[in-house]
Amino acid sequence: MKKKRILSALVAAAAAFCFVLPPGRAAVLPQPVTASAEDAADGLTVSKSKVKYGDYIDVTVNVPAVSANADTVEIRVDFDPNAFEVTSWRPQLTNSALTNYSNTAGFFVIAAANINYSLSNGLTVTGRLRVKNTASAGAYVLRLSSYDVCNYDTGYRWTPVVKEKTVKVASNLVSVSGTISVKASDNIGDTASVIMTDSDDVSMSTSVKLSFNSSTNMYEGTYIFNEAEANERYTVEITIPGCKPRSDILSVGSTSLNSEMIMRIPGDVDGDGKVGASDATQVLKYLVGTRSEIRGANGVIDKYLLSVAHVTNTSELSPQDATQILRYVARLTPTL
Ligand SMILES: [Ca+2]
Repeated sequence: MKKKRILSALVAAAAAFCFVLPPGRAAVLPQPVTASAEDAADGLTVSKSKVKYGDYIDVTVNVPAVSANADTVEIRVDFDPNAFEVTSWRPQLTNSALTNYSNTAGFFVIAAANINYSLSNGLTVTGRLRVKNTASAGAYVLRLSSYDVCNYDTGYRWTPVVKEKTVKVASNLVSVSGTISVKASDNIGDTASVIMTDSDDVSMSTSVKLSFNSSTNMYEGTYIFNEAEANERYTVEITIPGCKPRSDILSVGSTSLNSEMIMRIPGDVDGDGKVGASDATQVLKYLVGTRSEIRGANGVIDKYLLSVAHVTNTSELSPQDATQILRYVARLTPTL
């Protein structure tokens, strides 16, 4: 055990001497970064997944709380110095720990040996990075390249869940917002979950508390993503417990976009908040090709309402869906 401890101390000391800042920089550490909600995760988190030039992003490494003591800590995050620079940082470990960062090599690091540090409150290291004005637009990977948090005596060793995060640098960011509404109905949740995914499969998500509007008799809420990329196609997926999930493709141009997202319970094609015979009528109208809630006067089909009407497992809408709705109304089947 003793040999390993000495070895780990030597490794940490050697590492510390390898990352030397330019003359005059070493003694000047930037101001602290305030803690954020990102600290709750296990491994690497970023405060924003999309940024534009001049933006700031907090990159946090979080070792979750555990009943263990660490005798060795070596945490290092690598970033592309062509795109980012450290402007401030907050290493939680300060006693006998060696900390450093480099905006030319592109990293920040903390190293300590034989510290017997209690992890009962976890451990976080946060670097605030600024997106350089000279950065090229594109996707950049931030990487947890060292994550040696362990105790040689007890065998504790941290295994981070997330070791990499991709951050996209865009030349122009816009906001994408939407109003979610659903007719008051029993057995639906009061919170909507919204996930927005771009063409590179980078997602952002939020949850929206719905509140009852007595004048419209609807539950309503609004979501907004302020870090959407201009001239990008997004898939927006909304789920509310008890409602048919909806998924829409949004083509975002050069300005902010706002959408109205009406949610419905399965089978409620006409949107009165309950499933009735009139909904079966809507299905049959659609199937014979006449104007209906699903197919508007201009012939455009509302794909979400089509999915609301489709209550069976058949490959496409059929008279069976109308029958199934009527069976539900007649209480011959308990659910849709
Ligand atoms: Ca209805």
